[in-house]
Amino acid sequence: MFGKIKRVFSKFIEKASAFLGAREKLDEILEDFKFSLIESDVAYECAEYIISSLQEEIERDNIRNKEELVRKIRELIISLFWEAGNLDIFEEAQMHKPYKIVFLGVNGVGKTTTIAKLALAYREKGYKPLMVAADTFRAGAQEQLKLHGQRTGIPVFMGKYGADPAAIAFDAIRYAENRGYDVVLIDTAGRMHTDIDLVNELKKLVRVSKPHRKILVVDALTGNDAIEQAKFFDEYIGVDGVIVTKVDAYEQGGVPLSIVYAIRKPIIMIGVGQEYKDLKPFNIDEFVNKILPGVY
Ligand SMILES: Nc1nc2c(ncn2[C@@H]2O[C@H](COP(=O)(O)OP(=O)(O)OP(=O)(O)O)[C@@H](O)[C@H]2O)c(=O)[nH]1
Ligand SMILES: [Mg+2]
Repeated sequence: MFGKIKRVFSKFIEKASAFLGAREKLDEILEDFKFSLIESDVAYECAEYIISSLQEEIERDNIRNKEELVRKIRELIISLFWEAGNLDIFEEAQMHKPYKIVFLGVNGVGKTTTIAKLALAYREKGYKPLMVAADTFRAGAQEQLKLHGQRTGIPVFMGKYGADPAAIAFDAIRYAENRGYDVVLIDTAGRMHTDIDLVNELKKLVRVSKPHRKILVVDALTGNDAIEQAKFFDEYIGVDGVIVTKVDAYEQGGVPLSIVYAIRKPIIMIGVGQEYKDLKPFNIDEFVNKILPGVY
């Protein structure tokens, strides 16, 4: 997990700290570092930001040795995540009944699986969750959620194929209110994110169901595309937080950082496998410790 970006940072730190006094050579090292970051899925603008911030600190003579270099990089990354704020969807659920979340994302990223994982996490914390199959577009989508319902014992509100997803979400919320559900997790259709019908459908669903939060699910393995999806959904629908899936198989490492830089919204959780237990809160310190060498 995140092996590649870790190697990129380590290599840069080793090289750069040997040449802190030699500006010309250092600029060359920084330029190489920028491209290595880009190869690790760090979006171009985000890589530029990291490089220019470091250049500025070096110019101001704030980085004089390896220790200071590591500390600056660490501060830089942590502050990016902090600026995006944080979102605790478990804590928030205590304040609304039912607490409604709509899940967004293109096809195959792991929305349905993530909803099932989350529903279980809610139940473990004592909430009564309802999963809603508002994906009436793709054949098999309803059955897929139903199967998760059967495996987990968590109820699923189903719609008919071809039915209006907004109407299903609306009915599901009524149903949840009448039966005392605490949390309503609404699964939506995943299509190409640029599909204009999908955008209109999602806008309507959001207008009608008035979710407390709109959570975007992205697949880390899609790299730069995940960042484009984040920008797109944030611009057209609005995103409150992001769940990054398939991190268990993800070596590059740049996606979480780039998403936060691009849309300034928090990564709230990461998917780390196909089992129901494989969903973890995203922890900034843990992430930074994974991708950077320790402070000496
Ligand atoms: N390794 C790994 N696989 C995952 C993770 N999350 C989801 N998957 C797998 O990704 C595949 C697609 O997951 P789905 O939940 O069906 O994705 P979706 O976004 O609902 O897809 P559509 O309904 O087609 O839009 C499944 O095989 C999941 O088991 C994860 O964190 N790690
Ligand atoms: Mg699905």
